[in-house]
Amino acid sequence: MTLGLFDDLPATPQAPECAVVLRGLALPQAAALLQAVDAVTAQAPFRHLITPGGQRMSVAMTNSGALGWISDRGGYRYGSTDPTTGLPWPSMPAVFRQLAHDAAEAAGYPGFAPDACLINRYECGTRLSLHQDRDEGNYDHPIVSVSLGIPAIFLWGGSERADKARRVGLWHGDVVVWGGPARLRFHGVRPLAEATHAMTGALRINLTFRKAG
Ligand code: MD3
Ligand code: FE
Repeated sequence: MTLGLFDDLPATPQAPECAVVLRGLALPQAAALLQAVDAVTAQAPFRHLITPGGQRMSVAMTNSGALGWISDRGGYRYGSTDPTTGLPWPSMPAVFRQLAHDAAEAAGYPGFAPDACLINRYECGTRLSLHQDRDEGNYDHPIVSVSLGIPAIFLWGGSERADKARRVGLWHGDVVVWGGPARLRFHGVRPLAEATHAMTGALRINLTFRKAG
């Protein structure tokens, strides 16, 4: 089923339709996606990046595709090699690429060809503080996110950090396409509640597909 993210909320003039939730779209591929995550992390292990301010991120991350997102004391950026191994990031698995393309098309963005897939791993208690995604070359392309494993409460803010954030549940198999004016809104993830999922145990895995270069 396809529905606007806010179809169940009162219409607000400042919230244009720009984020599309595709509930359960990834369910048929979930096992294949998680196998592909294992193949990627065998080459490029999950790691806790350091923010430019020196904080260790509680989300563990890795990448696949021509470009990968990293953070260190020098800042946030995309690069073509994994700083942990010095090797190129693993190529983007076909099952990733196809799902991202098809989800974007379903949301009205035909021809989406991501060059980066950031893989986030959350344990219970892990959070992602409010931020904008501003390191990609061109904000005209959407971002596609895929949620796997235990559920999360996503925080959907506004164009200013101080804007009040709405809470949106994201479950195993949900895919969201963020484009247009949604692309630069602040967002984050609440600390994950304790839970287990048959396919991931006590973990949540999130894939975000981007055109970074
Ligand atoms: C809205 N990840 O990796 S996915 C991130 O669940 C990130 O791991 C979260 O925020 C996660 O940067 C949220 C949904 C998402 C991703 C990127 C966005 C929503 C977005 C970029 C712009 C607007
Ligand atoms: Fe983000």
